[in-house]
Amino acid sequence: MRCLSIDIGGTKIAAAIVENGQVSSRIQLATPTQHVVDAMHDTLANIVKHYQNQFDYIAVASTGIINQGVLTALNPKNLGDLAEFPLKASLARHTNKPIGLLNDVQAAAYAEYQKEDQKEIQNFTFITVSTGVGGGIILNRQLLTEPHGIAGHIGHSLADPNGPICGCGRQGCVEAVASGRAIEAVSSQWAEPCQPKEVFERFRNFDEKATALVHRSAKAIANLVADLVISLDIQKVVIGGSVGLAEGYLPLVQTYLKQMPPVYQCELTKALYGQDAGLVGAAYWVNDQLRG
Ligand code: ADP
Ligand code: BMX
Ligand code: ZN
Repeated sequence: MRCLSIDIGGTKIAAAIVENGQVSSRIQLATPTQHVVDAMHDTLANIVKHYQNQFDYIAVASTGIINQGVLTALNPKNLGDLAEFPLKASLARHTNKPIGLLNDVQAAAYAEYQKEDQKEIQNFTFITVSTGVGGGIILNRQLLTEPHGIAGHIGHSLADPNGPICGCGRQGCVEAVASGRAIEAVSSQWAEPCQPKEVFERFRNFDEKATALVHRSAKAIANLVADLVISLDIQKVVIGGSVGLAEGYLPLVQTYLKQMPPVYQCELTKALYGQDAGLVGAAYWVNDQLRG
């Protein structure tokens, strides 16, 4: 079964044909930031047209809470203030093939969990540190998506009760402290402003302010991992997203985690599928749903 897989993030939209976990004909676009409703309908229409006659079903991994085919943003600021969008209905205008949808990080978790020894690892989490901070949780070998698609939104657990107000409305969420957007909120105010990518370059060149900002993010993620271990007996965490995959980031999270008592520790590695985890996971998950 050939899948047209579409991964919608706060910064970029990727699409590809995925078959047996193999990604081909991949394209990548910037996520619309203006006239977002119309732009999102147009973007999806163009993607389906681009791959017409090349797929048997569509799988979508999207940022936001995905419930009954509708995207509801927990943090609309990550999506150009797009609060709600009828993803499935928008795609269904352009194809008669089956369409399945789930949250982007739930999809990534599903892909990476296929690579694990599932006898050994029964509780597993994927954390993405990207535009936002998201999670996909596998408990007792099952990906949590029911009943409303909310499970895994761990970027909105608490990092700092006195921290910045998050785009979801709560104060001090992990996302408001650790995400790419949180890093950018600080680095854009510097005398020599820069994007997160350059923050990481400065961090690797031992710049003091950049180092403090990257450490703040990594420490919040290490605490999130510890919270997952102690709440759910998570045995392994895999990290992805452009911030999560940035050189030097994962070792820092590991260093902060190692400073905690042994009961909070777990194995922590980088996504093996890298930036394609969402695309691959959505294709697998929807295929499994269609087969029942
Ligand atoms: P999405 O959130 O759309 O899935 P990404 O995983 O690429 O997309 O995450 C986007 C965030 O990562 C943005 O905040 C961006 O500034 C930041 N970013 C992009 N490239 C890098 C990089 N090389 N190093 C660190 N941060 C990056
Ligand atoms: C936000 C939330 C999650 C998402 C996570 C990572 C929105 C729009 N998104 O916490 O659903 O999984 O960001 O998403 O509320 P990304 O866009 O950074 O990949
Ligand atoms: Zn929040």
